[in-house]
Order: sequence, then structure tokens, then C-alpha cells
Amino acid sequence: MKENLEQLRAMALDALNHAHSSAELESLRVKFLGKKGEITAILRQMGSLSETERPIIGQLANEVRAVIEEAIADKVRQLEANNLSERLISEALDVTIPGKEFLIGRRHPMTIVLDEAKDIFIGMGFNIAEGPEVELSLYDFDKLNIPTTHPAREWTDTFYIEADESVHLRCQTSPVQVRVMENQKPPIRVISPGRVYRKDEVDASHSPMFHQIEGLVIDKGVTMADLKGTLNLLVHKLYGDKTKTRFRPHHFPFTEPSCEVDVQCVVCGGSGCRTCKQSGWLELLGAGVVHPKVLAGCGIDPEVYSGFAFGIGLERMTMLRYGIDDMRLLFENDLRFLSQF
Ligand code: 2NL
Repeated sequence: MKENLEQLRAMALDALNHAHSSAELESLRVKFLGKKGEITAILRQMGSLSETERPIIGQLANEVRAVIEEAIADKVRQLEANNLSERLISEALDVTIPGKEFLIGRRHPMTIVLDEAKDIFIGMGFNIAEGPEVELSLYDFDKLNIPTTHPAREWTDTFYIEADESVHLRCQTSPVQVRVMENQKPPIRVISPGRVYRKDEVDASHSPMFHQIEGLVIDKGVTMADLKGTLNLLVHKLYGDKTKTRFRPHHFPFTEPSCEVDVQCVVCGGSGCRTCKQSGWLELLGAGVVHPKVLAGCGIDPEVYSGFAFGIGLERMTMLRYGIDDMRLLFENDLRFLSQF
């Protein structure tokens, strides 16, 4: 029996040595130490032993049990330590790997120039007005003194929404300012930025949709001098204090007198080049003193009040600001172009 126990101890220790999982350990514990296990089986035969042998074998059995229990406990600790170090290796984070590049967006060049222009006009006491892009011809044409025979009213020039020509996509943001005149009392100082639509073929300087900033000032005693002072300040803030302007006589149905405003060529500085067609000047905007018929039609007495108005293309303003020679670049959304601003 003594040999049985010693053999059992050797077997158990050897089996435990080769165990690799806690499940294996548990089945070995049951096999050797469990109620139906090997040691219990040997102890059951103790009755057949003599009085002198029984305590010796009993003690040996307890020793073997203790040794196996201790060996199992050792093995459990060893397996746990192995699991931990395996996890530490397999789940390790390499904190030295560079992070993912975080790409932040930026403003479109036209948004940059629009924001600048808004700041400049707000600084001069203007408010910003907005209005619908689908507009009544009454507001975009009639109230602006545009005759029914004017070429801008042709179906080839304007995107009509209604067959009776009563509604179309606005060709300018003036109707926004007409509504301001109808709803507010002078003094009025507003700009109205927004999209406008004309049936133009797309080329380097035309698009059927473009952006305008119109402006309107109405008060007692407003003259062409106020128009010049305001627009010169805009040009100086946008293109630099030294930039010269030229006010050329022109005609618009909604202003009288009317003018177009040129700035010194941003490419050659005025000496003449391909961009300015050797003239030294680039056209920037149209403006004028608001026609008395327009004032009266909006409920403002032209005998008491006068005003000036202007319209600038935001695309042109942006192209001059950055020396961009093809307007299509502003609409193509090519990041190689846009990321330069
Ligand atoms: C251009 C330049 C212009 C206006 C727009 C305007 C607005 C009202 C009354 C009078 Cl409510 N005028 N706007 C004035 C002059 C020029 O735009 O080249 N337009 C065809």
C-alpha cells in the first residue's frame, strides 16, 4: 500500500507537470483527490491493515494528499502568471506609433473675401439683409425701373419659374433691398450678399450661378460723394491703401447717375499687361445714385431722401484679391486649389 501511495504521488506530480489549462488541473484534482478519486480508493482499503501499519499508511496518505494539493496550487499560480504575461504581450499598446493626422477644413476663398467684406461694411454701420432666391419679377424687375423691353427679361437670359414671367430665379440681390426700403424707414444702410442666376454659358469668367454683394444707403442728403467715399474705403481695405480707383460713367435703369468702378490692375499695378488688356484697370463693380422712381415705388419720398446703391460680383472680388485668372477654379472644389487659402 505504501508503494501504491508513492506510485500515486509520482504519477500525480508528473501529470500536473504536463497540465496546461485550469480545466486539465481540475480534472486531475478530481482524479486524485476527489471523493471517488485514487487516494480515497486507497484509504478505503485501510481496514485490511494491521494496527501498527494503519497510522503509518494514514500519515503517508495525508502527506501525499498535501503534496498533491500543494502541487495543484503551485500549478494554478504558474498558469495565472503565464496567462497574465501572455496578455501583457498580446494586448500591449505601442504608445510611440504616431497618431492619425487630423485634417481640419478651411474656408473657401470666396467665403474668406465675403467675411472680410461683411466686416468692412459692418464697421461702417451697415446691416446684412437676406431674401429669397426664387423672386417675383415685380421685385427683381418692375420695382427697379427695368423696362419690359429690357434684354435681361428675355427667356434666353433669365431662369423663369412661371410661364407668365411672374416668377424667376433672381438675377441680382436688389429685390432684397427693395423689401428693406418697403419695410424700414431711412436712414437705411444694408448689404445683401447671396446667389444670383443668369443664363450665361460657362467660361473663364461666366457661370449661370454666381454671387453678388449689393449695397444700399438711404438718408437725407446722400450724394455721389458718399458713394465714392464708401467704395474707396472698401477697395483700400480689400486691396491695400495704395490701390487707385476709377469711376467711369455708365447706365443702369435703377440708378441715375450711374457708374462703373475699376481698380488698378492687381497683376501689373497699372502699367498694362495681358490680364488688364494693356489698360492698367480691372472692372470691379457697378453703382449709382438710386433713381427717384425706384425710391418712390418703394414708398420713400425722393424729395426728402436720396441714396446710393452698388452691386459687386463676389467671384470677381475674390479673383482680384488673390490673382485668380479663371473663375471655374472657384466652383470646381479641387483641394489642390482650395488648400492654398
Ligand atoms: C451691376 C451692378 C448695381 C445696383 C446694383 C440697386 C439696388 C436698388 C436700387 C438701385 Cl434696391 N440700385 N443696385 C445699383 C447699381 C449697380 O449692380 O453691374 N448691375 C447690373
